[in-house]
Amino acid sequence: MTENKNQLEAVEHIKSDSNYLRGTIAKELLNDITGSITENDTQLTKFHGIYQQDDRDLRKERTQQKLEPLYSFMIRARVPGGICTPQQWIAIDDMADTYANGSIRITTRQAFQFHGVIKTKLKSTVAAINQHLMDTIAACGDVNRNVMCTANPELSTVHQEVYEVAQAISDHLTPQTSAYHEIWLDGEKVITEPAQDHEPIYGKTYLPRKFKTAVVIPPDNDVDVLAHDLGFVAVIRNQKLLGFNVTVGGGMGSTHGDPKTFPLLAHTLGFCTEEQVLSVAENIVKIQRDFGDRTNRKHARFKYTVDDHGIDWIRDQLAERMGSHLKSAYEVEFIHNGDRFGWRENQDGSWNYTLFIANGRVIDNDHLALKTALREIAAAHIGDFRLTANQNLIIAKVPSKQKPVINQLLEKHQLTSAISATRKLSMACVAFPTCTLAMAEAERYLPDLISEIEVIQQKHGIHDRGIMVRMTGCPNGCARPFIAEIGFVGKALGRYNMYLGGAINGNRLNQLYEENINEARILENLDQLLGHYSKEAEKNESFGDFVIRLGYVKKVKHGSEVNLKIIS
Ligand code: SRM
Ligand code: SF4
Repeated sequence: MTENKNQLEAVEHIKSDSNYLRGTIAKELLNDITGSITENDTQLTKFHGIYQQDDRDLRKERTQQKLEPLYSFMIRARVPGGICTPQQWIAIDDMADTYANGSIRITTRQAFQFHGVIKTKLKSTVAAINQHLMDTIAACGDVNRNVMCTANPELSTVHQEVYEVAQAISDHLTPQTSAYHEIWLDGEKVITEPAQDHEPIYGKTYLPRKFKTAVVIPPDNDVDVLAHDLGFVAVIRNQKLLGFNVTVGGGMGSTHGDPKTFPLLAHTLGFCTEEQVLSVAENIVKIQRDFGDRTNRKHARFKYTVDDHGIDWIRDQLAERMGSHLKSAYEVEFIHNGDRFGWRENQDGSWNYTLFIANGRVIDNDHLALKTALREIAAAHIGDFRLTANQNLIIAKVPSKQKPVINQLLEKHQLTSAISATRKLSMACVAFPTCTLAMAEAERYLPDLISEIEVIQQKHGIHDRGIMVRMTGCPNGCARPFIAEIGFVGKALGRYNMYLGGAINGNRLNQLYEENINEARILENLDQLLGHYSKEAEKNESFGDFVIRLGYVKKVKHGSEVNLKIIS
């Protein structure tokens, strides 16, 4: 990627020449000589929710056999706020078998992903998703992505109200191009009116980079709102929604060895009423559209626009566009960024069961028929499902009468078995074999590492303490590892950077503790650290707070410090 001042990134030209995201995608889909599409179109299909990938386990072998890589595509379906119906779940389950590799993946942004979709099935997969009133447009690309919302519906009335705000933001910021319907749905109108080909919010070059929005209901911070470009924090008093604190400028991605890239937590901008939300969202997006760095994709996220110009400048920019400054933010408190597992009652008397799903992967294997179980539950369930930002699933709004039926299905499929507190808080990104950017394993390795950590916790008598461990296969941060109490970030196959010191409510970045270490060294470190924690922790002191108090890492004040400390 170029860093030449004033020279636009190549992707900027691809966007502006694409005729509102058409490029040559339609033509490429008909080209049966290769399982891939052109380089330019791979950039454009992202805006349609589609990534070209190849099976990295087979790359070497295929090269030796002089074959092209085994291309397939990942398709991401947007699910604003993570809410879907049982009928949609069954449809997703069917699609995973019919079009993809048989697995469903719940992402860290409350969306569904299919892996292994071959080129000839792309169109029918996207059409099937739309038939079931979901879509894939803007699931990826330089636009606002799937809008997240706190998944836990315990405060039923307020949650519904806040969820509708998330849905409205999602609709408002969805690209207007008719290319999506034209390419994938043959111009058919399925969800929305056929749109005109202009982009009133984005313009024809869209945003300089991806853009992410979350809506959160304190005291839960399950969506990690401060890791987002834009956040709306519900301010609730006496069970009434007063409006939202607005946060801007968070993000996780960085590049190993490049100190100009770093994760950042968002700043609080002010408070807006429910009526102002769409205007705030639109104008923040427009500020990033106009001032984001289009000459360097590594510096193009909104977090750098905010960091470079300062929060007061953003406040003034927003005021100029909205006609007045936002009011001061209210006090809010976040308690935890995990999920609340098991059965819990809602205010309206219905029930939710939050189910741990290892790294969001829904599949049947030798130990657990998870996919089959969830299909059976979906067939019996008359509430809804909520995908959580921690890759778990809530079987939500179960009427009291129906609870025994769902419980019996959970028990039949051994989904109520005990799971350690640390495992329940763990999260890993996809990484190998599908992710083109992976440097190390994540999803396929973390469950085994957690088993080792469980043994260490047992040895030190702290098996009941949940410690948040997150792992990613590279520093892009897809499982938000830089706010975990213990973060592992892939450096090379079998080697990770180890970070310590995140807070359990998502309010603090962690810091590099040791670089480029293998499993033996990871376990040695953990044995020592957890041993010390078991002896010296104060009552109810979290592991993240402990390692900072004892000086293992520093309390990070700015994201540029996350990678500073390295012990040799
Ligand atoms: Fe991500 C790129 C997977 C959430 C930061 N992410 C990718 C790609 C598409 C790789 C690529 O560009 O070729 C990965 C596809 C892997 C695969 O095979 O499926 C990928 N990201 C994921 C998911 C599926 C991880 C998961 O295990 O759930 C998450 C999908 C979310 C969704 O439904 O939209 C996912 N990605 C995130 C998050 C977490 C979040 O948003 O809360 C982050 C960190 C927050 C942020 O954006 O700052 C994240 N992904 C990235 C980045 C780094 C962006 C940056 O600012 O530098 C990349 C690489 C890029 O954009 O160049 C990336
Ligand atoms: Fe791929 Fe890196 Fe994201 Fe993991 S963190 S899914 S390895 S881009």
